[in-house]
Amino acid sequence: MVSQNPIKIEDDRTGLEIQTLRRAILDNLFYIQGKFPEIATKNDFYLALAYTIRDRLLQRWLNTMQTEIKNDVKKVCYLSAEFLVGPHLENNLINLGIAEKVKQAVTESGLNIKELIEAEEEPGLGNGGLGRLAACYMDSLSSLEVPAIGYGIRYEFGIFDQEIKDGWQVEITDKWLQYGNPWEIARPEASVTVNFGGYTEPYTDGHNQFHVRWVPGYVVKGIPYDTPITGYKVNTVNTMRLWRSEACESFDFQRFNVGDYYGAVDDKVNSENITKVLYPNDEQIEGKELRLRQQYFFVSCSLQDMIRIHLLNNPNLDNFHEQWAVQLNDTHPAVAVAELMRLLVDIYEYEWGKAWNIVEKTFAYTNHTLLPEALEKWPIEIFGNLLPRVLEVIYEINRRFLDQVRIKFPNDDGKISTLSIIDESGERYVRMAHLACIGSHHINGVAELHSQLVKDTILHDFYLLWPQKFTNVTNGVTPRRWMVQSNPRLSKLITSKIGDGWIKNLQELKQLERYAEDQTFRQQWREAKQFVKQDLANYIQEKVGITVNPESLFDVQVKRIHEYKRQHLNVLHIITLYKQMKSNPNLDVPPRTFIFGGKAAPGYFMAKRIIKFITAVGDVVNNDGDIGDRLKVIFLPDYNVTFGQRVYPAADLSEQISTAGKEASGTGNMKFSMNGALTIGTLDGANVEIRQEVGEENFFLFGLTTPEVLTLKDQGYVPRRYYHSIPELKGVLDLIASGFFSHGDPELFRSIVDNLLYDDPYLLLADYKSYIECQEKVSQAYKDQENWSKMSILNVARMGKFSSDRSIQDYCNNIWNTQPVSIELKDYVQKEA
Ligand code: KOT
Repeated sequence: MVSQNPIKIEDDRTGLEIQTLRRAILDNLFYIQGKFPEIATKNDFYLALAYTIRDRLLQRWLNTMQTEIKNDVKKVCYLSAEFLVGPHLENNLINLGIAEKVKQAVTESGLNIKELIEAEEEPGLGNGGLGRLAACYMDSLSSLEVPAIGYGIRYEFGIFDQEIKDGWQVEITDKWLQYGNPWEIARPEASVTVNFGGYTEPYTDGHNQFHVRWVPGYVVKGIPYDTPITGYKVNTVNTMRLWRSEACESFDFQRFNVGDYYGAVDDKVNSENITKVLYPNDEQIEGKELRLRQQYFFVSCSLQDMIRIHLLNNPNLDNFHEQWAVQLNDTHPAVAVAELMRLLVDIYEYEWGKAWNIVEKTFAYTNHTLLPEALEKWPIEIFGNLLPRVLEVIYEINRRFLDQVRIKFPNDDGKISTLSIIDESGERYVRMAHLACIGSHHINGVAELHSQLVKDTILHDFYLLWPQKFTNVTNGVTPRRWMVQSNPRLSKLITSKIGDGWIKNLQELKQLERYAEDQTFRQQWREAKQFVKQDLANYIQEKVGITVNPESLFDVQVKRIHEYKRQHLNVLHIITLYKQMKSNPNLDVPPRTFIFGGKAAPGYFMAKRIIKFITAVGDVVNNDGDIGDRLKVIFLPDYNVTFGQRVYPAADLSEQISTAGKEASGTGNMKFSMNGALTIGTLDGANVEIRQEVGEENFFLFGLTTPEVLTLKDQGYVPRRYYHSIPELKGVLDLIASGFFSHGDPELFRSIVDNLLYDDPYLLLADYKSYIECQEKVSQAYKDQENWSKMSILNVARMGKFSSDRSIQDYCNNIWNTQPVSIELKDYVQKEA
């Protein structure tokens, strides 16, 4: 019996007093890890602490789930094949507002909070920008109290760990689950099944209605694993629900019954393979059948889950689109358009037109790239064999769509072939972007420039058809992880001047502008930067054994390795500087430390060679006695979220040097700038808007613009002309070609040099001169530390626009039409004295 007036005692699972926290950690160590402190490992203590924190968010989490299910509120479903969330522990401490208390409890228990936080293995369930964006959006959805579920795949092995051996990238399997994951809760009771293969057949039901039945070749079970996503200082804790595949018992039994033991085990292995591993390609599709299986698997699981939840409180699916706003994170989940149609028509027996009306009002699609090699298309053969019924549904969507096209553009077969979902120009393919466009009420790019290019180029004909569908939502990043968590010193300094309102409303950083003129503040600003630079210098010493000068200019480029991102242009600058220093030992430039980080797709030859190029140039430069610490080149292995948190705060200069028109947005550019780095960049992606916001005098701009790139290519770009007309450039390329950076072997980097001289698809040689000149301006500017600090402060003060809270607000207002819901805390567990 619960008494009328229960005397509250501190519950071990919810209490926040120091004594209670200490007891709870020991309890979890004993009862969950089965260890005494004397024999516990660091990981045991980490897990004990993580469970202690999880206990403290469960009430909010369950209340959020209950509210979202019971109340008549529209929910956002973010469908994404990747969620690169990063470590949870510290982020949860910050969002729950208990970081200080927990630190004290941990310290008083004789433990080191920093070490425990660092013991967490990050879930690498994404490749780069696209997956990390999904994670920032989940943080903002919760912080803005928007009801939301992030649906994705629980890969057993995430993005590979990168080691550097002899200067080359080596890939190591990411066994992120091996020591346990305290943040997830499996919900096997909410499992669903997904069909694959087989064939379809027509049938007539008892009411003489015509239907189609999918007789699958095999059926796979999807089991959801839930991870809480806390909001910053609100009660909302949304759910990230990731699916794991497993064999269906019924299928095992069939095989066992006929004595086919190995066949049954085979089925099991095949089913479990679906969610085994993340495809490690960023913006490069491989076209493997297993990838399509992954996509359909998680999409079908997620839609069935939404329908199940919907039917808990609604008599039917007529109002599905009023309750669910489903966002397609690129085309990876685009098969959802056809799958929801299939579920509505085949399973829930909706008439086609009525079903299509629901579907069209449910989905919206975000495009993240214009690169042709990243546009997903599936050979009809593969698609039809794997998903025969889904392909039929796509054909029917396409047939009806093309009828509409014929009305809008009569007698224009050109339009039919450019707009059709099916590419029939050679081998036949399903174009996933077309399916996404047709099934969505809104289509957005991720920065102003990119959204314009989407309309002008790859989706131009769709734009002519439906201009009102197209819009822009400029990307953003969460200031909780990327400022408060990763740069506590700078954050505290900012808060000491303008209060802490900026953490929730980043536009408040504007109030910092006036401190740019305050000399004492500038000094404090530099000290905050210097502290993290020293910290990074120590880390570099420890990781790669190279001593760097913490006073030098930290020039950083961290991101996936890709030719269009032009890490090798950065290297051309390094070699230029090196040559200048060698020929003029008194060259008056500030010392620089170049820091690189990033993974290459395992099958991407040029990207892997660029890593070797960076490390080889580093070997020469770093060991040249004439150069000393005036120039260092560091490649830090295994760039990931955790390392990003270390490196963004320590940067002086942020390299955002992609060929104009190629980087859809970029989000690292925002993280650097928020932490006081100045940007050297092209007019590409969100750089354009960053420069607009921070002011052109606080941004180092170089390079061709997008229209200039297009014109140059149209006119027939001849890179050798630049080689012959710029002596400095010729000197650099000749030096590489001579084998100077490869122990005399001219072959090692021939592919890079030849690519630049004879093809240069990303126009490095065309932008070289402008880049070098701009870098000279950077060096000059860095000499005036007072002015540099002013620019740095103004950069941070003007970054308000790039909070993911603003992006999510844009999505809510312009695309999803969703409202926030505040979560009331109700006790589930009440204790009597
Ligand atoms: C495409 C195919 C497979 C895996 C990843 C992609 C991908 C990644 N497409 N775009 N991106 C990046 O998305 C980020 C978030 O919007 C952008 O900031 C970045 O410019 C894209 O390259």
